[in-house]
Amino acid sequence: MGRSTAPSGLGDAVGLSDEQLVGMYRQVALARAIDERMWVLNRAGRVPFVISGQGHEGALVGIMSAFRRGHDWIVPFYRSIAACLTFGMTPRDLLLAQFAKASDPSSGGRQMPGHYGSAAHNILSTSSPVATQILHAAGIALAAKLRGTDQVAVTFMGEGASNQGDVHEALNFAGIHHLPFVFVVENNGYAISVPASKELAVRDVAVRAAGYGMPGVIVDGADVLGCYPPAAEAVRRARAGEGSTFIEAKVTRLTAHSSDDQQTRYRSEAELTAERARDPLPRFRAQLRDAGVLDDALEAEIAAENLRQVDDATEHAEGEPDPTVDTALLYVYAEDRPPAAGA
Ligand SMILES: Cc1ncc(C[n+]2csc(CCOP(=O)(O)OP(=O)(O)O)c2C)c(N)n1
Ligand SMILES: [Mg+2]
Repeated sequence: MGRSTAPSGLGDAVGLSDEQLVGMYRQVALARAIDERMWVLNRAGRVPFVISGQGHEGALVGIMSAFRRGHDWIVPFYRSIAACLTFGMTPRDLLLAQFAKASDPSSGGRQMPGHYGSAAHNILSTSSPVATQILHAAGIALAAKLRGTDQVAVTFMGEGASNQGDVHEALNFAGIHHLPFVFVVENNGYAISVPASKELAVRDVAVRAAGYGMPGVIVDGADVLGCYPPAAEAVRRARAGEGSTFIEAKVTRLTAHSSDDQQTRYRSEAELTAERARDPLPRFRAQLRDAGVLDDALEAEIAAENLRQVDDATEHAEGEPDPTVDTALLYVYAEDRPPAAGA
């Protein structure tokens, strides 16, 4: 179907215009293009390690579109490429982190790849032990509440990480103090090679929300539009002083856990094929095409522009200098900060 000039009405029920829907599609497709480039660079021996967000992008763009960029705070994890993009990091910023260059805004090349952050965009770079980021996020939410800034803090993690003790402590605290906090679990059914049935005694992680006195919402992470309303409601509740929300997005992990993993060792070909049907990108594309929001020409324009950005980011990042030995102690103390993003 061709693109119509009349509004499609597709996003009416959730309050999103066609222009916003196209913007969201751009973000999902750009996140995928960056991610695919990272794998190519890894297999070509040009970056040492990739941990991928493929399959998680739809949920992240759907959820993050409900937050106020540059005002709210996000505490991402290693699959959060799409969330960081939606919140203002650029392909150059993400590739600089991947190549661990001196001008990398996440950490000036100090962090493990995939630990994205940008002080300029209220994106906190986190530590490698999984789930520790929830304590930082709850602390940010507490600060926002005490200062009356109207900001909301959101953090993300996998269903495996959600079993850590830190999660209980942070959610209990957030529940008691009605913090402006949103907790997102991206449930992809695996913690590296361990299936969810061996990680969780329940099928849905979100049922645990009841124990913390907050709503627990389950969304299909392959449905980009379906992820937006629960996030918008969580943000509304947080700003209104009504407290925190727990969102579980059922997503699929389309790649191995990381570039150091081989998932065919523990997932059957039939399972991997079935999972590919839950890829949010073609599903969102088909939905927008059916509604007349997207057509061949616009789709091609977006693909070309995304590729141009990814090529530019790769070339730029690879050409930047590595951090020098004499700067090894930089950013250890508060007076030093990593370079600004988007520079
Ligand atoms: C405290 C801690 N234990 C173990 C690890 C090693 N580790 C890194 S990622 C990961 C799996 C996490 O699975 P999940 O939370 O479901 O996230 P996913 O990778 O599936 O998105 C593990 C065990 C770690 N980083 N930190
Ligand atoms: Mg998982």
